[in-house]
Amino acid sequence: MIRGKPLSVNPPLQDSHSLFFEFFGQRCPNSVARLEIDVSKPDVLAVAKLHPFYLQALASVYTVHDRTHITDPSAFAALAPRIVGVAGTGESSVPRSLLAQVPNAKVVSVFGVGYDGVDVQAAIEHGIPVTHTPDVLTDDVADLALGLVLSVGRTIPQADQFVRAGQWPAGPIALGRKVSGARMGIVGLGRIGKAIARRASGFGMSIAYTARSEKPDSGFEFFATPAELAANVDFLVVITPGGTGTKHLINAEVLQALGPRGFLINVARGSVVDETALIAALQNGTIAGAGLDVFANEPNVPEALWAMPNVVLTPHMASATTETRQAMADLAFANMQAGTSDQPLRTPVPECTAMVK
Ligand code: NAP
Ligand code: 8YV
Repeated sequence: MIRGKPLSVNPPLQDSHSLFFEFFGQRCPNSVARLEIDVSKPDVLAVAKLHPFYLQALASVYTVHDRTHITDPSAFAALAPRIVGVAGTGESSVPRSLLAQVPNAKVVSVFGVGYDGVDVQAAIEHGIPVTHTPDVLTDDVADLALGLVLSVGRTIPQADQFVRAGQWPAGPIALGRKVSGARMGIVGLGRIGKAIARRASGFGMSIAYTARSEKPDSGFEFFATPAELAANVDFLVVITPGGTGTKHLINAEVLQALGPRGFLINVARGSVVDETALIAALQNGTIAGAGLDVFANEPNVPEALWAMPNVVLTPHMASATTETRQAMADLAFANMQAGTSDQPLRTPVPECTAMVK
């Protein structure tokens, strides 16, 4: 961690990044004055509000232009040729039009494993490899998936509210749903899907899955479609990438197949679930309930979901622990440094491995 060193962030970090100063104990009366552009540092563009761990690391080496392409397009047009790297999050949008504006960028470093907002084909065409942060967050995301399974099945958040609202003396609370021994279906048996399966096995759950390809070595039952899988499980956990290939993979037909005793858990991307169909299915009892960490239009969550007693909502926080966010920042920063200094990238996305020396 760099302490007491001028940090280069443009525009200077004030309101939206106050957490940054508070977190690192660097709040001081003249903090803004200390955050000036350092012409000796290479320039990178942050396309989203970055986590302080990542921003801190970047600002120790680079001048970070914080969303200048959005806040001041004409200033960005002037500085764009100097941009050597683009930093984003798993939710960030890096379209073809932006990549075309940064001819000297050498890397797009995503703080997250998902990169569905990055136009990877355009990046390849512009010779800009894309990196992400796989593996380091797998445990946390799997933990939260199981947390949501337990939360919806055993109504833990609702029970907490029940006690806090003084309802216990007039109880008892309604019965929950047994999780141990239940049937889990996983949509996407990749790094995180497998970690979810390992945890669910510990609860004596049977595991079935769907993915683009069957995994005979997994020992789990394979179903070719999400609807077939849904018809055979109690908890359907979605953990695929987002993007066009998975848009509305979970639709009204899948929810119908999951049925009135089935629960949907989504820790993937909001785009994977047809949110309108989900709300209807929850309202009319087509499914029993849902645990949702991701939404179609974050950070906006449809108000229809707020009041539903059979739904548990979390704010896209599956990887949000101090330990994991530090590991993600370290890896994203290492990728940025490697990319901008022509060193081998640590974790390019699969589509870009062929570009890497
Ligand atoms: P991964 O190892 O690449 O696994 C992705 C899995 O999804 C693979 O099994 C893949 O199938 C499957 N898949 C892809 N397209 C599919 C389709 N059309 N139909 C069915 N299955 C499909 O990725 P990961 O590391 O596990 O991460 C998965 C995703 O989790 C990320 O991309 C991100 O969107 C999400 N995520 C969310 C959070 C959060 O905070 N909520 C945090 C981290 C990650 P094949 O194996 O057959 O190719
Ligand atoms: C993060 C994610 O919330 O890794 C991903 O794909 O969605 C999450 O880990 C995100 O990247 C940080 O903004």
